[in-house]
Amino acid sequence: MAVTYPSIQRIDRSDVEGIISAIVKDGCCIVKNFTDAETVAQVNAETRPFLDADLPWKGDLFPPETRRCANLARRSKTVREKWIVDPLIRACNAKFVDKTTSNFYGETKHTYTSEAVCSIAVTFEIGPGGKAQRLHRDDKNYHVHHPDQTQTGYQVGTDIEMAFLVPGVKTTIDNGATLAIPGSHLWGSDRIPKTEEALYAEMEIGDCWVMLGGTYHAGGANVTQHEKRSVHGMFFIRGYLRQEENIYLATPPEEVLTWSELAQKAMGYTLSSPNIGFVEFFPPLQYLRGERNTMGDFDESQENK
Ligand SMILES: O=C(O)CCC(=O)C(=O)O
Ligand SMILES: [Fe+2]
Repeated sequence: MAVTYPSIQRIDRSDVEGIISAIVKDGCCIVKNFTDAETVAQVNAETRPFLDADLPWKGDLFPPETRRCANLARRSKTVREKWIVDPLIRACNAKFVDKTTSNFYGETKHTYTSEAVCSIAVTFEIGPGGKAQRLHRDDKNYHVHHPDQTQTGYQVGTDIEMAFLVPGVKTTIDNGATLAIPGSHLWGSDRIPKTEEALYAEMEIGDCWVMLGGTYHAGGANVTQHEKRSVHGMFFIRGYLRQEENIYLATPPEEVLTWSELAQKAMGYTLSSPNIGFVEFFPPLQYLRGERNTMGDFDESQENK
């Protein structure tokens, strides 16, 4: 019997069916010709001032050598108007993240589809000397339980999140290319990811890394002297993973700061462990108080002790 080794598939953006099959099989792939060099250069220019102004991270989520451009949809018109709404991203989300259910409203059957929304858009830049992140599933933030599907094959609907990472530079093993374990989206929640199982998703300008929320991956180590490795990330989740009433747009911050701590917490002005609900990487109340001098982990239980 032939032995097959895991690899990362590279598929042209015109082959939507091929991309979807690769994601079903491996939980990830690299899309070729997702975008062009001119558009990437534009996004790099739009994000540069924010990356340069960002603070070193203290804690375990990112190495201190990283910088972020948070709120990327606001800060890059190109990301917002070209990539977040890209028909290929929509097609992937429609397949893996959108949720359709039927139920009775009285005696009439209704079918509703909740469309994926962008949960976070952010540029990650790893500077020289930055260590690799630990392998993780991004959907840990949403407390997703993964059944072991290694024998049955992947059942669409297991994941509630998908990520799209567009490199701002050519990414290499040395400058911190994203690490990933193809096939790990099939693993049960109790299986330990091993570094030896991870491959490097090295990308050219114009490529896009696509993965499910349950695929183990990590930002790589940057062992170069001078190269900065940026990727522009767009992460989508089920559209209903939010509160029913959106009071945040209708309640002035000064008013919220007068509320009791218990009320602030009950109304969602604190974080959901480990990492949900921050504002430009600050806890919401710290952000509302205008405290922007330090950045660090939100939940100390995630630190590598
Ligand atoms: O920087 C990367 O390549 C990936 C970053 C990442 O996985 C994360 O921060 O969750
Ligand atoms: Fe991640």
